[in-house]
Amino acid sequence: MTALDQRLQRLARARLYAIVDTGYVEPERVPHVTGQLVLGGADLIQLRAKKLSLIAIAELGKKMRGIIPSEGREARVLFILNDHPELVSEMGADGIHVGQDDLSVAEARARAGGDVIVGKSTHSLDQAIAAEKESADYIGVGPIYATPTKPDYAPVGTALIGQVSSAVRVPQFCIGGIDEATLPEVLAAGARRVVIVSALLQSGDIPAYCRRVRKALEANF
Ligand code: TZP
Ligand code: MG
Repeated sequence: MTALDQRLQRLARARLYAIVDTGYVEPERVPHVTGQLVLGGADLIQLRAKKLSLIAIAELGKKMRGIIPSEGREARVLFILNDHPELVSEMGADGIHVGQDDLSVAEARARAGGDVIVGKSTHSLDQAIAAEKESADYIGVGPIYATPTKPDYAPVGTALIGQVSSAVRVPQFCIGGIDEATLPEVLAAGARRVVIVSALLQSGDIPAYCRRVRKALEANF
């Protein structure tokens, strides 16, 4: 099995996707928070650092990679970088995430070294279908609810969840304003996988929060 096949196999089983966003977590706290997310059972962990230099992102990414096991039976969590495919191999990340205004999936994959996961943000049914055609390995769908983490985007609402899951086969992660309060509605709308950013990062007990969300997701699968 190739490295990419192994990554895709882990992706297929993934339910909970956490993002370490440096808008919420100071760089010095990133290693601790990453360890807490691994402990809680997040399946994917993304580094999203919109305001850091490339050098700082690469440094932080290498620290995260040291905490997220990458080999052997411990290699359960996929480590994804937002936005900078050229840093992926240096950091040893498992994948890259791009938005609608970023590089194409093929270009991001090529720049990241080829055998990596490529995820793409989508905000409508048409974009979700197009991302699958473009060979994205997974898609984000949202923001489901309005969220301060991505303030300039209009919420797409829960109705899109069912429409996208009927139309695409690629794993679909619902994102935006998801927390323990909104999760039941998101699950009732058909979500099987979610991304949680601020609610997780701001919770007093990250591992416990992860475990409760995982339990709800698994009960729904
Ligand atoms: N893309 C769509 S919504 C979003 C991104 C990166 C932010 C989600 O953050 P939160 O804090 O979980 O609402
Ligand atoms: Mg981007």
